[in-house]
Amino acid sequence: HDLGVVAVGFSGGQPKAGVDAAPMALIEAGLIQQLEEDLELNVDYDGQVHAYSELIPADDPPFRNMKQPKFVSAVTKEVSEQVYSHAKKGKMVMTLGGDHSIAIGTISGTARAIRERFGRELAVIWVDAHADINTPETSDSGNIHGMPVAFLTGLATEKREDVFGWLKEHHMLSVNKLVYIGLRDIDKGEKKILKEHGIKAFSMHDIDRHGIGKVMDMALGWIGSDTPIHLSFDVDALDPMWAPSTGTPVRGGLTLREGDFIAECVAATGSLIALDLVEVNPSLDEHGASDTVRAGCSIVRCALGDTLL
Ligand code: DIR
Ligand code: MN
Ligand code: MN
Ligand code: MN
Repeated sequence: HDLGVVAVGFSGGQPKAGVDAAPMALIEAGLIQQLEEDLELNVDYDGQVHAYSELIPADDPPFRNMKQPKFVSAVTKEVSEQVYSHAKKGKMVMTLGGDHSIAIGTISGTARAIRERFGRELAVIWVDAHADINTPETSDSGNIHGMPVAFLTGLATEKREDVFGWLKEHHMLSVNKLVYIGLRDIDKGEKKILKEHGIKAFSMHDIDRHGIGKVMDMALGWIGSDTPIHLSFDVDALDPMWAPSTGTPVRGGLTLREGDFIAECVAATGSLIALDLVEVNPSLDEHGASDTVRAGCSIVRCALGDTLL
């Protein structure tokens, strides 16, 4: 199997420094080596953590309440091209973030490649404590990592080319191809959006009620077999007990095994075409970030086909 890897050292979608150091921390923990040696994947990685510093705009004032709109737009546009160029060659793509704003790039890149290669629509499984579906107008924070799903589904649009106006129809995802797992911290405006559009979402309440096994059956049943899947995994979906080193930890989350199980179930479909691992912030734990980095590596290995037996 061929795997393209994109390492995105980017923190501009939220205010805390350090999330840009995650790709290097994951790679130094041996992630690429594990994929090559243990999973026998043929890894295409350019050996660089991209910082995209050449894309820093001279000035970047807030626009429609978004912070650093031009920088996030320029970086995600570049990420979109990088992911697309792997995916159009038929490679599976793994992107290591970075904050979750980068999913504007990753998902738009795979959605475009899947349309061109198969004439198909993409499905997205978004594993997160948060829904990341604020529009610029519903967002309280102005942080773009809370908005990627709104831009990807066309619920938020902007004509300005330098503020996500580059996102065209072929980059987009339909709201009925989106499934959330692990939600537990949703803003008021986001709740309204989820409800109005009938978006499929499995919160921690649903996981408590049905168990993760049934929830995965329902989530994958919603998508249907035979639809290409992009898994976007925010490490803050895990409980802070397992993944403390992240910018917006929320208690009452997934266990490490539930996180791995989600990834294993997606792997078992055979339909996974892209994977994001985001929001690991190695600087946010006094003991060092080794637990969170190890949890991230484990989720990636499970998603890429490491089975227990
Ligand atoms: C919040 C927090 N909903 C926002 N979002 C986070 O800023 O829009 N996403 N932390 O990961
Ligand atoms: Mn997120
Ligand atoms: Mn989150
Ligand atoms: Mn600690």
